[in-house]
Amino acid sequence: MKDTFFITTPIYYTNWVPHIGHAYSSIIADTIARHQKISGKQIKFSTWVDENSQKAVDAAEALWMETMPYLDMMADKHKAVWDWLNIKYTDFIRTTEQRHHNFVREVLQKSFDKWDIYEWEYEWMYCVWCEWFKKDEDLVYLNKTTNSTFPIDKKVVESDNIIKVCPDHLKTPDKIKEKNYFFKLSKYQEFLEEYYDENDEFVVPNERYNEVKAFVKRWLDDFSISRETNKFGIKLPFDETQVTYVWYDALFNYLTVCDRPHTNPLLSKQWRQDQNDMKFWPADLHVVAKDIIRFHAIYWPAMLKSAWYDLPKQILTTWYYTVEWQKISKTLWNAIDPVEFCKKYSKDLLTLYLLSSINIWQDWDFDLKQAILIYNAKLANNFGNLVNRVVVLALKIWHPQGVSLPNNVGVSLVGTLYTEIADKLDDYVYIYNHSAKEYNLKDTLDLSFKFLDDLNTFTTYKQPWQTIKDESLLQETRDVLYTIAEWLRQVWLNLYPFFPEKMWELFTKLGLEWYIDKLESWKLEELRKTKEVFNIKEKWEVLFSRFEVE
Ligand code: ME8
Repeated sequence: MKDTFFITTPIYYTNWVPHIGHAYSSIIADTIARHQKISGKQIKFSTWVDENSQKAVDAAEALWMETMPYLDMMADKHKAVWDWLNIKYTDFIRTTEQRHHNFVREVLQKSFDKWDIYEWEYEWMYCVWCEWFKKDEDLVYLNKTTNSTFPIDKKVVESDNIIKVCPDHLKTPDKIKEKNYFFKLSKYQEFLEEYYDENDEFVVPNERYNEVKAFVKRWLDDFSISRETNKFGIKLPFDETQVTYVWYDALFNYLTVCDRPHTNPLLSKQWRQDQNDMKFWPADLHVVAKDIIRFHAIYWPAMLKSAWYDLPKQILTTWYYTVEWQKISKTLWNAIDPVEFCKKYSKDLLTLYLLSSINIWQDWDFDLKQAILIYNAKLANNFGNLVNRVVVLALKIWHPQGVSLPNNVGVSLVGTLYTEIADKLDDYVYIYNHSAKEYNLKDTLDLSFKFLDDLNTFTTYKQPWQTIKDESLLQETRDVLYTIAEWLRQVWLNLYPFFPEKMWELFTKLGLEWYIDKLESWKLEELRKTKEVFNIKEKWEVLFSRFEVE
């Protein structure tokens, strides 16, 4: 029985198609899942769409559509994006699915029976755009003349010109007075504080964890879990006049995919039970951005505890990408479509830029020029040129006549390994494994490119393009080329989770087609330890074409 690894992305709202911000989280999750898989874990990777929201109902109305056909259309669009980007999820969930409704109702009932959910009539401010309640301290003042914002200050008097707004949407929240049900979060304050003390890596990076802890240390308010005015959503089992809405029905998607992978009543009960994936719970990693960390790190553990479930092991929090330093927003029309972007440039360019230009604990502005420069320097030059150089020289030395190669024969690249940079390779693999275990994707990529630098230095020092001209140095040249190829092979293995399509192409071109099966069946370590004979069948096109900065 293999160890399991369960990773999730947020489920995205469907009032919009995914943009590069969403792709950022999904590519991170996909890369981590692939790395875990080739390292020997049995993977469950869930993703997809959050549908029970007023935003979706409004978006459907704006298109003169009924809600469900609109949601079907948007779910298809989301899936098409992830499929096109080759995001290898194992589970996808729509929150309108019956299995999810049934499950959320059961969980709500459990917490209600435990007195963790209670009814209350109250008046509060509510931002429809965030779909969340706001307190004064969550808002900012907007000066309508200058269109500038500044913090809430008791001395400032509100007027027609100075109004309180949500800092993210610059809109005045609605005043709402209604009967709602509340979750007794305050009851779990002590539990959460103790849990954080005992689990010092529950939220990474640490800066975000400190914010979460500081927030909990103040005073936790109970939070509303239902609306009586919304008609679209999951009805509360104990009061069907109300529907639950974010976060109860959104967060429990992570458990629905484990507890209820199949709900088709036509399948036998036994068969459905056998398909139960509860062995994957608790989740190993939730990937989220800073906007929803509070819900994941505070509300979610309390809600799980209330319903007697184990808590997820870790939450990886990213910061935000902006476009021209503005929040990516439907109203600003500044979203970048990841598929269109990849069609114009390449998926490798997008992945490399998103994952290696910044650490996840920084906000960053999406900069096309920088993306192209990084790609040209790292993939086209540092990596691609070295690979092409080895292939061209190998064909020359092993097949000097230069005539076209007979079908399926090719030249075999084989020799004795130089040991000059063997230590560097050991260090590289050791630190790479460590960074990958900590989900530090930027470091794992940087390490690979650093090792490629070392390999380029070794190549320049050995000058195989010179020694190849000297008959007496033929064996030495062969060994140098073979050494570079072998060390490159180690880099390809490490880069496979990031650039799976390109690495697959490389393996195939080098007569290592069977590598993919081996990797998919958890044999990374085995492949690292072997020594290969490469079979080059023909001269290739360049691996990574360069792009011009526009
Ligand atoms: O919040 N930069 O859905 P959502 C980085 N349905 N990441 C970004 C980003 C950006 N500019 N924009 C979006 C919701 N993301 C809820 C989640 S989960 C139980 C419910 C990514 O469509 C990031 O992962 O607003 C962020 O947390 C998520 O998309 C928000 O997606």
